[in-house]
Formats: sequence, C-alpha cells, structure tokens
Amino acid sequence: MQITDVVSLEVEDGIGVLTVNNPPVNALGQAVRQGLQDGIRAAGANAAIEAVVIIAEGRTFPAGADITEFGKPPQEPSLPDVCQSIEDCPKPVVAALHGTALGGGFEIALSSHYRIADAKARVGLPEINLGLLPGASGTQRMPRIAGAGPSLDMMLSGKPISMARAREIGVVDDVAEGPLRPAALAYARKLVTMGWGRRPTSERREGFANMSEYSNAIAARRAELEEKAKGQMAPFKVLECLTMAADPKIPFAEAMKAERAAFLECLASDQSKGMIHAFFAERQTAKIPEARTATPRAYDRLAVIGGGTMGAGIAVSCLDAGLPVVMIERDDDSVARGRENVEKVYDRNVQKGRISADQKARILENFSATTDYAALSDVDLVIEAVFEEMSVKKGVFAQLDAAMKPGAILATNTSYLDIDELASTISRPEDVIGLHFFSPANIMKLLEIVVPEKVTADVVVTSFDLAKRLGKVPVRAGVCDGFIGNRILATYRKAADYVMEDGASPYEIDAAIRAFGYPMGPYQVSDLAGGDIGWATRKRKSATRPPEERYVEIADRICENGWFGQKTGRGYYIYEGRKGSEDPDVLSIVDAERAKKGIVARSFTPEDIQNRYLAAMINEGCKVLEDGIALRPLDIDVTFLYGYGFPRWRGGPMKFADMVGLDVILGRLNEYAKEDAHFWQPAPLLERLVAEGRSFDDMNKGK
Ligand code: T1G
Ligand code: NAD
Repeated sequence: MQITDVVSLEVEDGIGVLTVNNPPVNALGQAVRQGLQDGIRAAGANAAIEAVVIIAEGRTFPAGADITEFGKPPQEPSLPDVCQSIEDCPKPVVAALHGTALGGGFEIALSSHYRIADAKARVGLPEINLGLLPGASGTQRMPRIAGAGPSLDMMLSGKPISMARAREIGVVDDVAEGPLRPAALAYARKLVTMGWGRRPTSERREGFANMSEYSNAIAARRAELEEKAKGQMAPFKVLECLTMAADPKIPFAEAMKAERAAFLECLASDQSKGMIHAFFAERQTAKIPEARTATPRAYDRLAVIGGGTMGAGIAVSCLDAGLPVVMIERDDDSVARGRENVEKVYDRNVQKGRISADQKARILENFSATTDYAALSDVDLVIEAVFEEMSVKKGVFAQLDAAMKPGAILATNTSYLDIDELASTISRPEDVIGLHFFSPANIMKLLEIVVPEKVTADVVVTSFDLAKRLGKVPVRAGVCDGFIGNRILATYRKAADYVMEDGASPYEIDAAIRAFGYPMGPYQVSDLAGGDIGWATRKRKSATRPPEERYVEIADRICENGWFGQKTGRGYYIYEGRKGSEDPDVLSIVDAERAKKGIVARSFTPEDIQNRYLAAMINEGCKVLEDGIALRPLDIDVTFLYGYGFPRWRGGPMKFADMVGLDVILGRLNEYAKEDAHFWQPAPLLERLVAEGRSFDDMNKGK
C-alpha cells in the first residue's frame, strides 16, 4: 500500500514494512515525513501487524532532512513530530539501516525501539557541517543510550561511525549477517516471539549512569571549543542541549522544545547559510560545459615530472588512489631525493599507525623513479611539477611531446605561468591542461583545473574524473596570471601590505584575520609556504607593474635577509620548530620603510583590517568573473574554502559578500578608493549587481 508517492507499507507475516523510496539519498522531504507519519500510525492501528520495520530502497537509509527545503516555509509534519510518532507506536519498531543513516535519518532510527544494520552501514549526526545541530531529538535521544562522550564525538566532528563502533556504544543492536531486509524481518519476529515489546529511547537512561563522567566530557569539550570554534554558534548549542538532556529537572518534552529552538536559531544564522551554501557549491563545481559533450579518456598509468615539494605530494595522492606512478627527475641525486620525499610520507603514516609496513610496501610497488623519459612510453597522463621557470617547463614539455604516446594527457602544475604559451610550444596543444594542486598535494583537497584555449573537452572531463578519483574538489579555471586562487590572493595580500605600511603591524593583521575565522593570517601563510616564491613572482612582474600601482617593499627587505619563513627559521616571525614569535627586527624594517615614504603610522581596528582584506578579495573575485576565469561565484567560494583556509561558516568570499550586502561592500570600496583610486576601483560587475539589486547567488542560479 502506497502511503505517499515515496513511502509504502506492506504487511509480511505479521510484520509491517514501511519502505522509503526517495532517490538519490532518501532525504526526509515533506512527502517522506508525511508518509512515515501516516504509515506508522496505520501500522499501529492495524491488528494484523505485531511489529514494524522501517527500511529504505536505493543506496542509503535516509541521509537526513532535505537540505533543499531549508530557508523555505516549514511544512508539516515536522521531523520531531514524526520521530515522536514512531516512538509512540504501540508496536515495537525496528529501523533497518544501510548506506549512510545521517542527521534526521539517524534520528528516525534513534526514535525506533531497535536498530539493526548492514555491516557496511555508517551512522552519523553531521548537522554541525551545516552550521546546525541535530534538530529532531538527536541531542536528547542519543545521550540517553550512549552518554556524553560518544554523542559529542559524533555531533561535534560531524563524522559518521562504523557498525562496530555503533554497537560498542549501543546505538545499533544488531548487524545483519546476510541481506538486510530478511534479517530485519527475522529480528522483528524474534522481538514478538520473545515478547520484548517496545523500548522508547526517551525513557532510557543508561547514558546517564555516570554523571560526573558525563559532565566532565562536556566541560572538556567546552574548553576545546572556546579555543577552536570561537565565534561559532552550533557547537555550543550542542553542549547546552546535551546538558539539558541529562538534567532530571527538565522533562524530555521540554528539552525537545529547547533543542528545536536552538536548531531554528542556528538555521536562521549566516553561519548555517554559509555552510549550506558550501555543501551545495562543492557539488556544483563539477557541473561544467565540457561535461555536456564529452566523456573521459581512459587512464590507468600516471607520471610526475619533478620530485620536489609538489611532485612528491602529487605522486602520493595518485598512489593513494591506487594509480601506478612513474617519477622523472633531472639527475640520479634528484631521483633519489624524489623517491625519499615520497617514502617519507608513508614512513610517517606507518609511524602514526595509519598504515602497516606491508601496506606501505604494496603501495610503493606501484611507484618507480628514473631520469629516463623512455619510461613514459605507455603512460596515459603526466603531471609536470618542475621549477616555476617558463624555460625549464618548455624544455620538459618538448621532451614529453617526444616521449608520450598519442592521446596521452600532458598536464602542468604551474602556479602562475601562461599555459597557452606553454602548450603552443609542442605539437599537441589540444592535450595540454593545467592541474594546479595545493601544498601539501596529498592533503589539500582543492584541484584547480586550468583550461587553456586549445584543449579538447575530453581532456577537461578526464581531469575532473581524475580529481574525483583522487578525492579532490575540482574547480574549473581559465588561464590568467595566478588563475582563480593565486590571482585573488595576490590582490588581498597587497591590501594587507598597504595596511601594514600605513600603520598596522603584521602581527595585528594576522590576529585580525584569525579573528575573522581563518586558521592563519597572511604573514603566517607566507612564512609557511616560503617567502621566496612570492619574491620570485614580484621580481617576474616588476617589469610590467603599472606605474600608478602602489608598491610596498617590506617583503623584499625581509627576503633580502634570506628570511623566507619556517624553512629558514625566520620570516615575519622567528621560529623554534613550527612555533613562531613576533620579531622586533621585522617591526624595525616596517618603520624604516614608512619613514622612507614619509608615512605616519595610523591605527586600524581589527574590523578595518578585515573589511579591507575582504573587500579586496571580493572585488578581484568580480574581475575574475568578468574575465570568465571562473564560471560562477560559487567556484571562487569553493576555491577559497578548500585551497586558502577561508572559514567554512562564512561560506566563501562571494557568499560572505551576499550576506553582508553587495551595496555595503561597494560602499567600502568607494571609501577606500579616495585613498588609492587605482587599487580600490570597484569592479563594473559589482556596480552592476548593486544597481540591479542582484546577488552572486543569483549568478550561481544563472539568473
Ligand atoms: N538533502 C537534499 N539533497 C541531498 C542531501 C540532503 N540531506 N544529501 C545529499 N543530497 C543530494 C546532493 O546534493 C547530490 O545532488 C545528491 O544528493 C548526491 O549526493 C533535523 C536538519 C549522503 C554521504 O548533512 O553527506 O538532518 O548534486 O553527491 O558523495 O537533525 O550527500 O546530484 O544534484 O553528496 O554519495 C543532515 C548530507 C541533514 C548529509 C552521499 N544530513 N549528505 O554522498 O553523494 S540536516 C547531511 C551527504 C538534518 C535534522 C537535520 C552526502 C551523502 P546532486 P552526493 P555522495
Ligand atoms: P621544488 O623546487 O620543491 O621541486 C622542483 C623539482 O623539479 C626539483 O626536485 C627539481 O630537481 C625538479 N626539476 C627541475 N628541473 C627538472 C627537469 N628538467 N626535469 C625533471 N625534474 C626537474 O618546487 P615545488 O614547490 O615542488 O614546485 C614545483 C611546481 O609546482 C612549480 O611550478 C610551482 O610553482 C608549483 N606549485 C608549487 C606550490 C608550492 O606551494 N610549493 C603549490 C602549487 C604549485
């Protein structure tokens, strides 16, 4: 019997089977909620039914509320009500879990009286990843079973857990040996036969058995969050709700109301809007024009040219994905160093117990390193990561053009250089593409896929397919100096340098940017990446720098001392290991440069610094869109979320601009332009959007 178009109820030998079927992830949209509500009531009233199994078709048990419904007028029944109806069912209810039972889906399961699962299933409460907290009883029902520790782990990490762990903490009662559906029906029949009956989770209190342990767990997480999640709302709401859950003076229903209020408060917040935007944006970046017409080429064997910082990281990323890699270096010493750089990563993983020595050996069977380009004869895709010098790269591409088979893909990991120029030097420019990884390449998730003029669509979609295979988040970028990320970085870094020369110390600037939510400020980042890379870029650009452009020489003065950052033990900070402390000599250099230009230092509030930094970022983002270097504003957001440490709860620079108001950003730019019209000139796109009352979100939607 179909209850709604996505929920059905069948009776099989006294067991009512409520089945959800709402692809792709059985999200708990209105029709699913209505179907479950009506279905569980029908089952409850049906004398032929002795117990109920809730199960789902397709790839997963409900993976949560329907996120696309957020921000729209709420529709009845609410998920908390559906959960309560399930718990109130007069017959025992078994939730049969497979795939990823997440968020509201897991709350449905926790509201059932028993849970049985497929061995490969995973359960989780990832609402924190959306700037939310579980809003349908997760903060009340889970701790009743599992206590504070495991509940906090799940709700604050947002990570799903395995069935072994789920059984250990008691939130799953049994794991099916064979297929789930028959096992679940057998389990329900056993309940009836054994007379086990209903077991309302709201009445359970095992999780509160050791209240000092419970309170200590909350206190410990609060201290941690005050350090790591400053300014964020949802994590602290989780702590409040778990505290209420265990308070005997607060009845379950009252605590449920408080959880709902906290949920709705988070849902209305910019933080949640930013994180929900990020959730969908990262799933949109692979939707590119080329995917409409082309399919990926086959590729099974890869190569990397250069075994330095990036070459080694890229090789590890490919090996971790099970792809065999040949590394080419320029001489035997460099070959040995390249192999060492790769092995070092796996040695660390073995030391940290992430992999066994056997696993390391098996992975490295897929790796070889040589100076001989003949080893590339059957390679399908090569990624060049040699020195950032056009002449060196052209030399390598000439050798690749000679050595690689027809149909192979030739990619470059250049950070800034003109890939059209590089491609034009070989016989097959249509097979050349930019694959811009971020350091460390085996960790950073962003992959900027830079599309030159002559490349064919199937090379582009093959690159996106490779990104998925490597577990990367791909963003399509056009060719220009620095593509999307480094081009915008260069601009807001200039804004920071101007603020430094005008009066703020590099340490104040870093503190202001950390307060905005970044893990590091621009000068800490420069010291981490190495000041020499930026110095080389500034030198390369000095010949073409427009005369009207303001140029701050402080960084050059620091580099002239050989102070490149962590790798030289000194940069903007002085380092003991990785710990940096402020350097009075750097402040003297700053003062000297101000004096040289007759600049009288003035003070900047942290907000001033943040506003200028973001205004420069957003304005350059507009120019990147105007030039067609990024397809949509969301591509810029994903680039900064995954490649440049932009705080996820701010949604990315363009989403942040929408939430602040484009007119406000434009107003700030016009204000700053009074100081420097050349640098702060508002982008025409921004002026147009403000004039038309449109937003970047409108652009994302093609409006
Ligand atoms: N709502 C709506 N659409 C969803 C969705 C959801 N919950 N989850 C996935 N999709 C869409 C997604 O946009 C994509 O669409 C397609 O499904 C496949 O997803 C009260 C309020 C389940 C692990 O946070 O983590 O419950 O791009 O590409 O890699 O407490 O999706 O094809 O058009 O990601 O196999 C809590 C979110 C909600 C889980 C599958 N739940 N989803 O990953 O496929 S808040 C979540 C995921 C909540 C309650 C609160 C993953 C996945 P399109 P995909 P995947
Ligand atoms: P690196 O100096 O650490 O490594 C470069 C390697 O290339 C060296 O091992 C060198 O021996 C090798 N090499 C030089 N000429 C060669 C040749 N003709 N044939 C074979 N090997 C040769 O540099 P890196 O930081 O790994 O940068 C490599 C590329 O990646 C550059 O284009 C850089 O702009 C880009 N990149 C760097 C970063 C970063 O953060 N370091 C991030 C993204 C992209």
